[in-house]
Amino acid sequence: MVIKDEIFDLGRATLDDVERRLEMPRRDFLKFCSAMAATLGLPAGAEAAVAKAIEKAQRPSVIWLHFQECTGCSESLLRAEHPTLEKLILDVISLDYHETLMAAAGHQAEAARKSAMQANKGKYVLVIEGAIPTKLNGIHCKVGGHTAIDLTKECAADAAAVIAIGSCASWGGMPSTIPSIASMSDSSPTGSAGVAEILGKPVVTIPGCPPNPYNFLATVVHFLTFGKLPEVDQLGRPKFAYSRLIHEHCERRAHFDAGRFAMEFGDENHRKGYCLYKLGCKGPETYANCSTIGFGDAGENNWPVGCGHPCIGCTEKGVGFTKPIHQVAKMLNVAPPLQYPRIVEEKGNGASFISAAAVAAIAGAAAGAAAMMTKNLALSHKAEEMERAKAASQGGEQSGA
Ligand code: FSX
Ligand code: SF4
Ligand code: F3S
Repeated sequence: MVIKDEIFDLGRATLDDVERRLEMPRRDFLKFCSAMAATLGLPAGAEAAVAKAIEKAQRPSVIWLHFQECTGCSESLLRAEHPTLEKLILDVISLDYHETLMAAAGHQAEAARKSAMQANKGKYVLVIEGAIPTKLNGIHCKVGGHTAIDLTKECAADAAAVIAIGSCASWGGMPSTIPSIASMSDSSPTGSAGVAEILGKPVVTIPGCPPNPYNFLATVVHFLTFGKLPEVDQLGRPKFAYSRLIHEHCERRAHFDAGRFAMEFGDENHRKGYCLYKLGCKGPETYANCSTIGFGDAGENNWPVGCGHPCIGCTEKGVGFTKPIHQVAKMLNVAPPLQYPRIVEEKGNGASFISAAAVAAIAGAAAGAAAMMTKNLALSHKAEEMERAKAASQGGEQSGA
């Protein structure tokens, strides 16, 4: 889909302006652009195109609806640091309607939605967070007297693009869970469905519970830079983020290959950071980039497996919220990766996502693989330095004794 220039509010300019507007040093702004280019898996030099698109502040109007969910998708965006959501709202997108963030309520909120849709007819991006209940004509979720089904159809009719954010909006997620086998039910109590099912046509999905905010930001940045949405897989997931199995780029992969597994939560092997496969980790059948880009810029190990919890497959239809958490995963690919991730014994010594991503962008290699490789090269380098320092200090102590 090609988006025409006139849908954007064009005409704002230069890096100096951006620096002032974002209150962000230009170095950080360019790092953000490199990180976005790397997340998108773009070749060397593409960060300049990304920077140019953001500089121009081509702000598409965004209407963001909430249905059956926990607001974790918005929460995870609020935790993105490059830039923070307020900067994103003001400078990358024009967030004209978002029920949890807008000041308006009741009739005022309804009026805001109507006027944003009217003013940007055929040009706005519709983002939907949360599943849509279908049983009893959708009466389980209403906003302003309208069912989620009706709102989805009404708002999608004049949208330039529709993005389903989170696993709930992608295909039902947590609300679509069937309570228990004993109930003999074949669907959730409210018949929760994803956006594509309601509209009867494919939409871009950014699954994850919550989804990684960089994947949403990178999708919007792609839209700004190239005037179209990124290439997607058969489930509507952008290929730049969801084309590799987590298991292929997991920091515990070397333990898996060596047959070293945690057998119980809290056992010695779990404390040593061994592979979580036998605790039900769904990394071998889940496509996502969690292991390569992490969450929330909170330092290293900031993703489920990094924190010691098996992946539940939240980005994978038919795995997360469907398979029992402790059931062992189906192996989709047993071939070892080309670059083995280093086993990280020392915590908190890795390169930051931004520096890893920037190097990956410069190398122009595939985003996930390159980010993981650079991250692990940095970890190896740091660990080697620490080992050398430790050996030197031990040597010093011994010779001094
Ligand atoms: Fe929650 Fe969003 Fe999960 Fe769903 O993220 S984090 S329940 S995917 O719709 O708010
Ligand atoms: Fe990592 Fe899970 Fe694969 Fe083990 S099974 S290597 S913890 S993704
Ligand atoms: Fe979800 Fe697994 Fe990533 S649980 S956040 S897909 S590691």
